Amino acid sequence: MQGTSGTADLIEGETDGNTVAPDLGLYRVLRDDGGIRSVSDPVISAETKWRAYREMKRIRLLDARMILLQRQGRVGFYGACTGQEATPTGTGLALQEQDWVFPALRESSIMLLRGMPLSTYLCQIFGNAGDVLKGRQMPSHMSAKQVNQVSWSSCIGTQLPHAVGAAWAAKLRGDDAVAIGFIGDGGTSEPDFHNAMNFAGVAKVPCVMICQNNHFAISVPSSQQTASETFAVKGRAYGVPSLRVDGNDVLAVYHAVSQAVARARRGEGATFIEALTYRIGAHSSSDDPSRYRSQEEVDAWLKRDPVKALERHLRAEGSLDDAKDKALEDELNEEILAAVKTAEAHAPPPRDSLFEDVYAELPWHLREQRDALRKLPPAPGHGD
Ligand SMILES: Cc1ncc(C[n+]2csc(CCOP(=O)(O)OP(=O)(O)O)c2C)c(N)n1
Repeated sequence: MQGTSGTADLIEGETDGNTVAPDLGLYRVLRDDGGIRSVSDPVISAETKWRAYREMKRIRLLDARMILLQRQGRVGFYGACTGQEATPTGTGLALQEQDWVFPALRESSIMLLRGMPLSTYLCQIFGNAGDVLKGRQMPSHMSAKQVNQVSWSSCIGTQLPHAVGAAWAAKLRGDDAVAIGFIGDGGTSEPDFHNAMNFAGVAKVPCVMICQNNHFAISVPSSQQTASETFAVKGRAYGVPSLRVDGNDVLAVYHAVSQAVARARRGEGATFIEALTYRIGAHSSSDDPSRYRSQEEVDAWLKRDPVKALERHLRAEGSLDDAKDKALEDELNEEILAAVKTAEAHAPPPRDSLFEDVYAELPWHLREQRDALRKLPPAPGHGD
């Protein structure tokens, strides 16, 4: 079942929630023809569905634009989530303001959904003075306190124990925040995954752990990552209720995460969700996926495009037509172009910011370095 042979694997594991264990099956809401599977219909409001569509389309267009900018040399590095838009979107929609997100590689867009202005978000990629992280993180490694999204380093797997720890803290303090921790399929081979799962199970913390199984860890296919039948089944050993959802079905993700978050908030402990998806684009702007996978495989997954899946549904129920879709696309492209323009206009971070935020009082050797730097002429493009 962990093969990378295309859509056959997806269909094979499909479940109506009764006949197959949730950690071995595949929870789906959307049917391939755009209808809703009656056995799993969670009845999601028209407003939520439209929001999901808008957000997914925005990330899709934004990713395409940012890859272009990277190729033009205007940003140094970019990590897209093309093909995986449903999981961050469905998750973000299921959260409340007080909840915390500990992202892995492809969930930064949850910040946008939770109110981060797009131009401020983009400033992180440019690493300039508009970046709330002051240009100190690698591009595409966003975080912001204002939307409770925690910084992630590039170290794979570390986010999960952080999420479990934060959830444990919430439990001890008696507040009602839930922590969401993400990991990739590759990350499950890290000790951090197992530590997090064990603590989450034993301490019954208000945490939802989500593995985006996008079938690859850079060039390593998930078939070489584990011999387990699914990733979700790993939760069983830790006593953490686990399920597998179609990660390209935003309504399924939204419903599954909403249920898991509600469970956590009721004090019933952690849930582990495997979201089965596929990385359509490259691992990052530094990767060439044609070196390790076939175009046929990508084409098979393109048939299960998460944005198209919701589009089919909205069209089938009569809430979307060509004119409305075109108007949305124009509006989003305009928003993105304007935000890129605003973000790119910022100067680099002030040089003095290099010396901020570590010491309450700057030690003598750093004062000396700061003063020496101040005496140098500004570097090209720097205002100070
Ligand atoms: C501890 C550690 N080991 C290796 C790497 C190099 N590395 C960066 S991304 C990546 C693959 C991650 O795959 P996965 O967890 O499946 O997430 P995905 O990229 O597919 O979203 C690896 C091995 C790293 N950053 N950290």
